[in-house]
Amino acid sequence: MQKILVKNPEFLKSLPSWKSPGLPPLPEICAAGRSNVGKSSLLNALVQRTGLAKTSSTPGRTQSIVVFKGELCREEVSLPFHLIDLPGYGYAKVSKSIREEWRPMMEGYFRGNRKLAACLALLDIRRKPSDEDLELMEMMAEHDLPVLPVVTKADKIPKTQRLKSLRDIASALGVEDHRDLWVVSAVERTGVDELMSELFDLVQAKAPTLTA
Ligand SMILES: Nc1nc2c(ncn2[C@@H]2O[C@H](COP(=O)(O)OP(=O)(O)O)[C@@H](O)[C@H]2O)c(=O)[nH]1
Ligand SMILES: [Mg+2]
Repeated sequence: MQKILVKNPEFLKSLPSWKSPGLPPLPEICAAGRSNVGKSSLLNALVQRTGLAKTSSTPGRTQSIVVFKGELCREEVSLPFHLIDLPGYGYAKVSKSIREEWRPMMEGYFRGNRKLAACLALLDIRRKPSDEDLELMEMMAEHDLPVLPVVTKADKIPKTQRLKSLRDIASALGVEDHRDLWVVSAVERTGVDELMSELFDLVQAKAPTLTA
């Protein structure tokens, strides 16, 4: 597998909604999922920069859409793109009003978005997918988006038990073959290079459709 790197990763902006993002027409990769599932950690692992996206052990406060930019590079090919850290859900201590903002925010981001090269739908390897997880994936499917189910924190479960967890998650999602799930650990970098390779291909395919 050819090595893929993200060069010049940089924070661009944090948006309260997607009404007028004011971004150039670059392919986007977004990460969505419950609070604490590992969205920011995975984005940091992808760009190999700890601390670019803020990770937290007290989740649920930020309800903004955070935009980063970078260049996906393989050999001499360099593809500029945007990385989007979407607001999480499912954190019990969040106020009702914040909770009610989540869906319209996500809809606002997904609706008519032609720039999305890949939607990473993150799921914790230790948890049965929740109703909200399923709702998120349904929403992505309704908007005809390129969804990649990504199972996070693989290192939290001994290797011998992973297969069972993956089968359970696949079955809850209605994914026939558990091998269609992307399995990662941001801590051990398991699966990150494989995911990068897929993201590179998706961004490369999307880029020419956006130059208008
Ligand atoms: N062991 C382990 N912990 C992780 C992994 N990814 C994230 N975490 C931890 O899970 C917590 C939440 O991660 P974060 O990326 O902030 O989740 P987010 O709320 O979805 O953005 C943090 O304490 C991370 O250090 C992983 O792959 N393995
Ligand atoms: Mg986060």
